[in-house]
Amino acid sequence: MGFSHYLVLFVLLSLPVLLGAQKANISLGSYLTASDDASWRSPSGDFAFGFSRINNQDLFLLAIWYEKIPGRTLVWYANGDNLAPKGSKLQLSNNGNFTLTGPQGQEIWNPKSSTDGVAYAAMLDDGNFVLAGRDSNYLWESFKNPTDTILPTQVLELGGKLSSRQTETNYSKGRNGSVVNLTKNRTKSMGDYYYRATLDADGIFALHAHPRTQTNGSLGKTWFAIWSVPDDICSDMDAGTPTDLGGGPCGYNSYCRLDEKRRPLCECLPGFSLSDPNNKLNGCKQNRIPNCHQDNAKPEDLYEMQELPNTFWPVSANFEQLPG
Ligand SMILES: *[C@@H]1O[C@H](CO)[C@@H](O)[C@H](O)[C@H]1NC(C)=O
Ligand SMILES: *[C@@H]1O[C@H](CO)[C@@H](O)[C@H](O)[C@H]1NC(C)=O
Ligand SMILES: *[C@@H]1O[C@H](CO)[C@@H](O)[C@H](O)[C@H]1NC(C)=O
Ligand SMILES: *[C@@H]1O[C@H](CO)[C@@H](O)[C@H](O)[C@H]1NC(C)=O
Ligand SMILES: *[C@@H]1O[C@H](CO)[C@@H](O)[C@H](O)[C@H]1NC(C)=O
Ligand SMILES: *[C@@H]1O[C@H](CO)[C@@H](O)[C@H](O)[C@H]1NC(C)=O
Ligand SMILES: CC(=O)N[C@H]1CO[C@H](CO)[C@@H](O)[C@@H]1O
Repeated sequence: MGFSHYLVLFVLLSLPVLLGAQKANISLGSYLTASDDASWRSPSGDFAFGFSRINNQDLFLLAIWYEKIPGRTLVWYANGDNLAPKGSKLQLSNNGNFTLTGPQGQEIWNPKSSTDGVAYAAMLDDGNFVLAGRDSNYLWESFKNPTDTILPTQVLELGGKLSSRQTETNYSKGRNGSVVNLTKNRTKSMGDYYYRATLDADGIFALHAHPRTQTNGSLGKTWFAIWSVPDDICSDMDAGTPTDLGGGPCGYNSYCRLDEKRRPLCECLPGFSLSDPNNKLNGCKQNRIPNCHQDNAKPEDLYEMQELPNTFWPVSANFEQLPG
């Protein structure tokens, strides 16, 4: 083998290392512009931090997602209540200022805690995105500011909480009422699976797994739930708590039943329809409000009694309120 062959071999062998090193630390002065392929990957390529397009619109969420599996599953997002228009810019400036600004320069998001002294940023292999100081101490980390998901090794600190999103595709803060007791201890080897535990939009907290590689095994190629709490979310609001839990998992003027995966199925009462046609979890409103002063009508002509068999009404107040 001639010298040039060794050289080629050396370059080929060191290429991934060089690329990896380049990507591992995001240096001051780096930036991303909101578009489909703008992201920074972790060294292993398992996770990416960047812009994710929402609902085929020119609107982007600054987020962290699993990079190697199809169907982009987000594990963290910054601006769910304030999506970034195309052309927005995320910048780690030379003075360590980390901000997402819109096309007109308006600030859309920044990490609230002090980011003085930031030396570099990094997307780590465990799914944590960090802003680090000169001695590699973390000044800010996505793991300490969770949204609806926690990942293996991530710690939810005392007082920390997860918030669900509104719906599968709306990343605004969801209806966050129930408090569950997590004492389940199920340890499975990390092995060939990715894991995430997510407070889903329907209020169920579930541990999900997904095969790391695309095999044709029986567990399939999608996320599946390993365990979830609570077991019966429809009855969970019947805890006797004095606080208003917003009508339970289905919202006001609705009723709830469980599907075969123990997820809530929400239905409106007769004479009511969904408050938000895009969100079945957001309660129902009356189709027509009876008007007692109208044409000297008798009350019994304005109301109709209907039987709803096999239904349990735990808190009657939930059926006569509208969200404020
Ligand atoms: C990232 O930067 C820090 C601080 O300069 C350094 O200690 C660390 O080795 C760098 N990591 C990589 C993978 O280059
Ligand atoms: C950080 O950047 C934002 C947006 O460009 C700017 O409004 C803010 O004043 C900057 N803060 C510092 C401390 O430089
Ligand atoms: C998401 O839901 C919230 C609350 O219902 C609503 O105000 C907001 O406009 C929705 N966002 C999008 C992008 O549809
Ligand atoms: C949670 O469950 C554990 C074990 O069943 C119990 O010891 C603990 O008191 C419970 N905590 C709350 C806040 O209900
Ligand atoms: C959870 O399970 C692990 C492994 O089986 C065990 O070592 C640990 O003590 C358990 N923790 C609790 C709180 O039961
Ligand atoms: C996937 O299925 C194909 C055809 O059924 C089979 O030849 C192959 O060995 C399978 N691969 C794995 C990893 O199971
Ligand atoms: C338990 C919990 O965090 N509840 C919150 C759900 O959301 C409402 C409105 O955002 C808060 O007021 C509750 O504290």
